[in-house]
Amino acid sequence: MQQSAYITTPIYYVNDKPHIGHAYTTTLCDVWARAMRFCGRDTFFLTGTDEHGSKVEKSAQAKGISPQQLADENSAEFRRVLALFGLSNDDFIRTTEPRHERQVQVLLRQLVATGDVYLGEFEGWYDEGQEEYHTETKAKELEYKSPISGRPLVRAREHNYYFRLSAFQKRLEDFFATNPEFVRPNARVNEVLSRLRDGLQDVPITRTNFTWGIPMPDAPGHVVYVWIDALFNYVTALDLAEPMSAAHSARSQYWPARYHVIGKEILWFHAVIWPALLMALKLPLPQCIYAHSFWIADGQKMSKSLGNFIDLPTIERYHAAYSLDAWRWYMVTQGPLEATDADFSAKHFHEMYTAELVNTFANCASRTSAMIGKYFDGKLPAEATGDALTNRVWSAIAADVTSRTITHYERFELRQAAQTALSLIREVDGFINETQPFKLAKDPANTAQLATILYRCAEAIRIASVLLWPVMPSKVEELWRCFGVVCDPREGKLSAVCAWGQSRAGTPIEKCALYMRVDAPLAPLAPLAPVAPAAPAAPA
Ligand code: ME8
Repeated sequence: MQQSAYITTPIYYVNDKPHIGHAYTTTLCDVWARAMRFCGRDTFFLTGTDEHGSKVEKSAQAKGISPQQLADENSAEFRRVLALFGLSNDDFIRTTEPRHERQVQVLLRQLVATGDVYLGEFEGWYDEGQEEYHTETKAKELEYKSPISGRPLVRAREHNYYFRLSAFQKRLEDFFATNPEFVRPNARVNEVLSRLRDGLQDVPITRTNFTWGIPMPDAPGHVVYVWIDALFNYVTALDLAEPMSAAHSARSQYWPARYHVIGKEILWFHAVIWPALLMALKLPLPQCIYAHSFWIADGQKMSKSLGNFIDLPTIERYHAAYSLDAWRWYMVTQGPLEATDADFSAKHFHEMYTAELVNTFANCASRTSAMIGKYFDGKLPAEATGDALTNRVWSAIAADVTSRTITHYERFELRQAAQTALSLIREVDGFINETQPFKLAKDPANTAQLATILYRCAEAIRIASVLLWPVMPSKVEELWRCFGVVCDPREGKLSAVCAWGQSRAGTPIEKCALYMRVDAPLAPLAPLAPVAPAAPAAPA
C-alpha cells in the first residue's frame, strides 16, 4: 500500500483580502495533490482560514461589525477564490468552527496535564496606549516613555499560560541533525538552526487583553494565542483529537503530513514551535516544512500604497487575457519556490507565455494535429515498424521523462517537474525539424515513414500532456479531446498511462489550438488618479 499523502497550505488571515501570495501557495499544493492522486496515492489536501486574534477583533470594530461577521465574510471570499482557481482541496478548515475549537481545548488540556503548559507570571515595561510590552533594553532606549504617546511606560505584571518550549531544545537539535530534509529548501535550514542555537525560551500561549479567541480551558479570562490555535488546524481537520469520531477513522491515517507548505516569514512557528508541540503531544512530526520565498512586483515589495499589489482583480485580468492554466503555469515555473524572491512583471509573464505555451506546447500540438489532418485524413496513422529517420528510441525517452517527472512531483520540485514534462514536447519539435515530414509528404513512396513519424509525435505529445495535467488540467483535457485520448486521472495510474504505444491507429484527431497568441503584455491598471486641483479660470 502506497504511503498516504497529506499536504497543507497555511490558513490565511481573514483580516486581509486574498492576493497572489495566497493563490500561489494554494496553487502549488493543488498541483502536488493532483499529481499524487494521479499516481494513485491516497491524498488529502487542506487549506482554510485563520480567524481569531486581536487584529480581527480590531478590524471588525473599525467596520462596526462583529468579529464573527467579519470572519464569515472574508472566509467566504477565500473560498470563492478556490473555486475561481479550480483548486482541488479536500477540506477547508475555519478556526471558528466548533470541531476545531473543541479539539484545541482537548489538546491544551492534555498539555496542561503533562506539565508542558503551565501558568506563569510575566513582568515587563508596558505601553498602555499601544498594549505592548518592551524588554528592559528597549525600555531603557525609549527612556521609559511610550514612543507613540510619550506617556511613561508602567511596570506591569501578567499571568499567562506558557508552553515549555525550552524543554525541547535538545530534542529539536537532535531531530534537525537526523532529518536534514525536514526544512526545505535547504538554504532555509541555517536560519532556523542559528536561532535555535541562541536558546529557546518558554512562550506565552494565552492572552487576557482581548476576547476574540478560543477560551483557554479552566482559565476564565484567558484566550488561546492565535498562532497556537492556528497551528493546531493541521491536526484538528483530521479529527486527531476526537478518536471516537467518524471523521477520525476516515482521516487519521493521513497524519503525519508529507508537506506543510508555507511562506518563509512563518518558518519559525512551523519548524520549531509546531514540532515541539507535537513532541509534547506524543504525535509524529510532519515529514517536511517547505518554505517558499516571496513574490515581489516590478522589483519592489508589493504594497497597497505603491499600487503594485497583485490582487484578485488583477489576477482575474490575467485569467481573462491568457487563461487560468497559463496563470498556473507561470506560478509553478516562474514562482519563488526556492530561496530567492520572484519578480512578477506583465512583460515577463507575456514572454514566458509566448515562448513556452504558445510557441512550444500549443504549436507542437497544433502542427502535429494539422499534419495528421492533411496527410492522413484526420486519423492517427499506424506506427510502421522500423526506422523513422532518426535513432531516437521513443519508448526509452518517454520512460525516462516519466520517471524523472514523477520523482520531481513527489519531491515538490514542481518547476523541474513541469519543465521535464515540457522537454518531451521540445523533443517532438526537434524530431519534426530533423525529419521534415512536410517534405516527405510530397512523395507517396514515403507514406510509411511519414506515418511512423506522426504516430510518434502524437504519442509523445499524449505522454507529455498526461505529465503536464497536474499543472494545467483544463488545457490538457482540451488536448485530450482533440487527440482522442481517453484518460481519467482519478484512476491513479499515471505511470501506466505514460507507457509508450497506447494510442490506437485510426483514432480521429482534430486540429487543436490550445493557447492563442496575445498581442502585448497587460498594461498595469491605472493607479487611482490624484484629485486634480481646480483649473485656474482662463483669462478673459
Ligand atoms: O501568516 N509571496 O496568514 P497570511 C508568496 N494566518 N506568498 C505569499 C506572499 C507573497 N508576497 N504573501 C503571502 C498567516 N504569501 C497565518 C498562517 S498557519 C498555521 C497560520 C502566502 O494570511 C505565504 O504562504 O498572512 C504566506 O506564508 C501566507 O501567504 C501568509 O498568509
